[in-house]
Amino acid sequence: MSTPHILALSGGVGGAKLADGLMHALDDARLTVVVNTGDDFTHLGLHVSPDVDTALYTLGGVANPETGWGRRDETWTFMDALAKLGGETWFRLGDGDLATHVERTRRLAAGETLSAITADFARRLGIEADIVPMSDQPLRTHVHTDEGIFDFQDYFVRHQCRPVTRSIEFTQGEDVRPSPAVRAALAALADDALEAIVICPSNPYLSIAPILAVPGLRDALRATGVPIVAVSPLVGGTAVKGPTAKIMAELGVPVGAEQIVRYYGDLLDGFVLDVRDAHLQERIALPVHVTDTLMRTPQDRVRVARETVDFAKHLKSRA
Ligand code: FO1
Repeated sequence: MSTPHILALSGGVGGAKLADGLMHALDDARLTVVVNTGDDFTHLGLHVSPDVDTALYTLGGVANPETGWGRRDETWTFMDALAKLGGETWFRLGDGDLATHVERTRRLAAGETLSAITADFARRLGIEADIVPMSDQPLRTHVHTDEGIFDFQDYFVRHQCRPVTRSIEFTQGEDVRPSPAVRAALAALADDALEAIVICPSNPYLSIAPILAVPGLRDALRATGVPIVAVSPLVGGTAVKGPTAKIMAELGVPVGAEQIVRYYGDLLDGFVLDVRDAHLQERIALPVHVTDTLMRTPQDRVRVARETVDFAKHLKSRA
């Protein structure tokens, strides 16, 4: 008998929390977390892969609990020394985090793929899930704003998401394709081991859209034929963290969970709606599970994960 398998799509902090909940909730099932790399960039000569690292640190139990990104108990000697030399300090790399970027950059230069390096880092952090970059080739997110076009981290960190978003663009070379680990996971899923695909509560426009923009990936997910369920990134009509609601307003779409469902379109079979938005349920033309989606504690993460998987399985049994 094949091992049951859950596939999750994740961006940054919110997505990683649910992925962590899934890892702890699944007793005998395997978890593959496909992570956005549209935010990756070269900084200070290093390959920084923020969402991959947020997944690694969160599932590895070493994430900074205050910021959600970076490592816990971090020290900042490198950053302080860099500041004294007049170096760039708008993007903060802690000393422990720096080791990740240095080692990743060295291994990429030696010819290893981002997927292989990430899998090895995950193993060394003792993570019992596959953390998989969406692609080994660069696909980058750019934000068109009233103040010009920004690379993602320029918009997000340097400008603190202040410029007004007009549109979001993904640039990619001709050879961009789902990473081998994503393709292997989808092949395993087609063997009927897959129980569900979960779209974590990450920003749909900035974090999940780049994953779905990898050529062939959206169709491959749909072709698995298993239930695809998204967990709402909005709680009480606004984002727990980050600019989801601000961007929706600036793009001129209604700011509400029902719009997220519309945005994902035919990809979804079900939607997990926060209890504070329960009144929107009648506007959603899909099966909906209403629950408290706020993940303040590790127990919350596991509870939301369990409810999401049970909901998806229920959809499967109805199919
Ligand atoms: N986010 C910030 O708001 N400020 C930072 O200085 C910052 C540094 C940073 C370093 C490494 C890393 O992996 C992530 C970091 N982030 C920082 C978070 C990151 O830019 C965003 O949260 C994600 O790209 C969006 O998901």
